[in-house]
Amino acid sequence: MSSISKKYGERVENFSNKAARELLSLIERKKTNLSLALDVTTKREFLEIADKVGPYICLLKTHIDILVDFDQDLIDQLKELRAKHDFLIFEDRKFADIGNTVKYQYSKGIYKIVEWADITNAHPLPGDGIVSGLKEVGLSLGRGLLLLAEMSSKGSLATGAYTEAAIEMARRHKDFVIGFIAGRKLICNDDEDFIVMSPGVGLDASKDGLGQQYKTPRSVIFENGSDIIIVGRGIYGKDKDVATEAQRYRDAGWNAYLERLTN
Ligand code: 5FU
Repeated sequence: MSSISKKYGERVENFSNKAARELLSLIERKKTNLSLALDVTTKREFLEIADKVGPYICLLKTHIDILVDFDQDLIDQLKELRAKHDFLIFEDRKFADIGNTVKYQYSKGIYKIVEWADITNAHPLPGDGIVSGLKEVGLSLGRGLLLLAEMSSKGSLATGAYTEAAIEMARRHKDFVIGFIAGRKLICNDDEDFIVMSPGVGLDASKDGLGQQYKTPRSVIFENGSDIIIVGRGIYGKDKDVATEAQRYRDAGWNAYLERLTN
């Protein structure tokens, strides 16, 4: 049976990677395929929203370098929220350098991403060395990597042959590459499984003023066969009640998945 008509929980056995196995089990038990893109710039807002939205998400997506008052205490509190609400953490770092450099960017510096992020991502642009470098520090800690095979923004160059090359790269590193950032399921073979996460998801807007393009949860999960919706400003935008909006996206994402299972 193709993974598109399989339940999340049934796909756990398709992966050896710890982060992938944990994520699929968590989605099944918590019944949510929603990831929150938490792009706020203060520690106070970050922790407040994470605590309110935590019950409705499988994955908290961070851009840790946009926080103006980042400190180790933020990471300690984030880990506490991770345990309290049962979600995983995805640092959307979009590594894009040679293997030796990304290895240090992943594990050293101020953020020490590998120590707290279950999942991170990389552009396939530099070639296989980027995956090998990240794998050197991440695999033994049970971390997983997503390759950016497509992007949601207008005019993205990640299309066609580039997307195909990203898929081939993932296939060469199945122990560490657990899936893709893309707008749709990229592989439909019965014997291969990758987790697809889609940003650019919104119920109320079709674009922002800076190139972002939005699709609905139903379009992404039901029509395009993606696995996880990534939602940011749709949840915490101006005048929004974050818990109410998170529930709305959680329900939309989960219903689209149930519709896919029965069709
Ligand atoms: F790889 C990508 C991509 O192709 N598009 C994106 O929008 C990542 N993103 C991220 O998803 C982006 O950096 C934001 O963190 C998030 C989308 O936020 P929004 O507020 O829902 O537009």
